Amino acid sequence: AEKGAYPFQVALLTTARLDENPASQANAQFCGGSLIAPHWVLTAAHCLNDKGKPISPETVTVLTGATDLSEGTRHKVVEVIVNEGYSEQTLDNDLGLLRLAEPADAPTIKLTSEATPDTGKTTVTGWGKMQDGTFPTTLMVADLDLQPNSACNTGIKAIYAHDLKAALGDLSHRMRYSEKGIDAAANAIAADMTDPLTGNMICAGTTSGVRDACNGDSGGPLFMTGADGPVQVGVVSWGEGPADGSAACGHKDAYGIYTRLANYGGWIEAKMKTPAPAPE
Ligand code: 4AZ
Repeated sequence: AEKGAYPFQVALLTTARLDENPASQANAQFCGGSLIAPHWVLTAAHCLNDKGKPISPETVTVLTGATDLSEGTRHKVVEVIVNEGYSEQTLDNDLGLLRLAEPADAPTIKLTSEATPDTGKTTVTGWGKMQDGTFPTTLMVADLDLQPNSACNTGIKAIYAHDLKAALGDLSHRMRYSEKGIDAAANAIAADMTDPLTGNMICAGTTSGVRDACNGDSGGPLFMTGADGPVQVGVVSWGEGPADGSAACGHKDAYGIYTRLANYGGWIEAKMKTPAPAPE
C-alpha cells in the first residue's frame, strides 16, 4: 500500500509481546481492524477470543496511523466487545469492537448502509501472511471481486470432497473398494452438508486465487470505493483450503470469507452508545 492511503486501517498488537520488545511492533501484530469513530475500532470476534472468553483490554494495544509497522500511535483499549451470536465453530457473527481509552487522531472509514451486491469491485488491506509465507512490515493491498455466496459454498464443498477422498482412499484400498465408489461417496457427503457460509458472510476473491487475505489479515476491512471514498462492507474472517499442508489462502477453489457488515448496522450503533466502563 502507498503510505497513508488507508489511514483508517489499524493493527492489533499483543501487549505482552510489545512489553518484551517495545521496538518491534511487527512481531506483536496479530490482527487488523478499522477505525470507525475516534474511540472505536471494528475487528473480527475471533481476534478477541481466548478459549471462549473475550481477551482482557490490557492484552491488546491498537496501532493507528501506520503504513509501516514501525510507525504510528499506540492506543490503550478500555473495552473488548464480542458479538453475542459469535460461534467459534461456524464463525457466524465474527464481529467485535474495541473501545479506545483516548480518541484516535486519524480518519475513520464509513460503514455500508446498503445491502452488499453479489458482484463488484472491493479492496482488502492488511499485514497478514504473504504467498512466500513471510509477514510484511508494510501494509499490503489487494483488489478482489465480490462473489455470490454460492461460489464460496461450492468451492469449499469441493475442497471437503477432495479431503474426504484422500482420507477414505487408504481404507478403501484395504477394503478392496473401488476408487469410483469412494469418489461418489465423498461427493455425496460434501453435497449433503450444511452450506458453510451463513447469510452473515460475504465471499470475495479472484478466480485464480492469486490475491487473497490470509493469517494476520483477520479483523481488517473489505471496502468498496465510490465517489465519496471508501465504504466498508466486510471484515476479514476466514478461508478454507485442502488439508494437505497448503494454506487456506490464495487457493484457486477457495475465495476469502468476510463478515457481512450490512447485517450489523444496528448492533454497532447500539454498542457505540453504551457508556464506557467505569475505570478500575
Ligand atoms: C486467517 O486465518 C485467515 N483466505 C484469514 C483469511 C483467509 C484465510 C485465513 C482468507 O486469519
